[in-house]
Amino acid sequence: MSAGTEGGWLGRLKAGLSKSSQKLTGSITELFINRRLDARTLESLEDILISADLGVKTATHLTENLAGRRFEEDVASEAVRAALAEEISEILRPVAIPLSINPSYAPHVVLVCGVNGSGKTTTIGKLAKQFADEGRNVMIAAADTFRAAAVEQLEAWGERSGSPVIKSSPGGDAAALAYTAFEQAKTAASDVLIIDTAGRLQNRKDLMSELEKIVRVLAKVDEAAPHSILLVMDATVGQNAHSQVQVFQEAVDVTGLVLTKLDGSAKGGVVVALAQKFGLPLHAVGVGEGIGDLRHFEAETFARSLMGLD
Ligand SMILES: Nc1nc2c(ncn2[C@@H]2O[C@H](COP(=O)(O)OP(=O)(O)OP(=O)(O)O)[C@@H](O)[C@H]2O)c(=O)[nH]1
Ligand SMILES: [Mg+2]
Repeated sequence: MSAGTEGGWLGRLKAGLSKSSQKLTGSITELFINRRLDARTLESLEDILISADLGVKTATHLTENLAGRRFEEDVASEAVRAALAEEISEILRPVAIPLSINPSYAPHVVLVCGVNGSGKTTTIGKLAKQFADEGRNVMIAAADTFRAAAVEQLEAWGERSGSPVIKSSPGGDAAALAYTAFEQAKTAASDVLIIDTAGRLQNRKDLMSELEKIVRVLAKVDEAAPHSILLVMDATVGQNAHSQVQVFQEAVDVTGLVLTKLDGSAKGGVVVALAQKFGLPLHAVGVGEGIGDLRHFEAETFARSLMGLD
């Protein structure tokens, strides 16, 4: 996945994460003024990590590992942050897996779900462009049949990547539209079919069962479909992300995550907590509203940015 200059996207990620990292760096620096890495300091460090959305389990894991390391007598904040960045990279590396398209599926069906406003439609636009740039035939299905504006928004993205958008009349059945689009994508010999769905909050049982129905209907055409189920989450929601993963996973077999709005989240630490708790592949991160602002997730870059290191 590429677009924009390296400095552009990295700059945006760093600037976005600066809200998270400034708080962390400030607190850690303050903690280590004339202090050693003793039990009391470690406990305070654990609290700092928890308040930065890394979660209790991850914070404990990180401080325990830190306790096992050797440091100079008076530990400088930077040395501790560098050590933490290494530990965090260890947690993130296994989940930094790009979304790979299997050409034998013809089409590889990617179902995209998430709560309202998490960035689903925008992410689909960005993904369609990336796949099209790789020379793949992409079709998009507008299975968000709730809002008329949703279809227009998707059509605008479709135009930018040259991908046809399959739609139904407003208020139509989402699962029926997904089925039709799958048949059409097969006939058109598309490589990828990306299905947009309406935003649904975790507590809406009716909407969750609609999502389950979409999956069932697709499986009627090809029992392996949908081949990927992406949960798109807004990184600014912090701890709420945990229940989003849980509830969507209960409803459908989520195969991977996309975290959006990392260009402006003060809660970037939640990425680490999610990685440790669920171990789901983190396929990509959104760092802006533009078509090129979706990137592979890079564990080490992210960990060092979070800890305010270059
Ligand atoms: N800054 C920033 N904004 C983003 C990013 N991704 C999406 N957005 C913005 O978030 C808002 C919502 O994005 P949509 O793609 O419409 O979200 P959605 O999940 O499709 O929303 P619903 O269909 O209403 O549930 C838009 O203003 C997007 O431009 C990102 O990575 N960074
Ligand atoms: Mg949408």
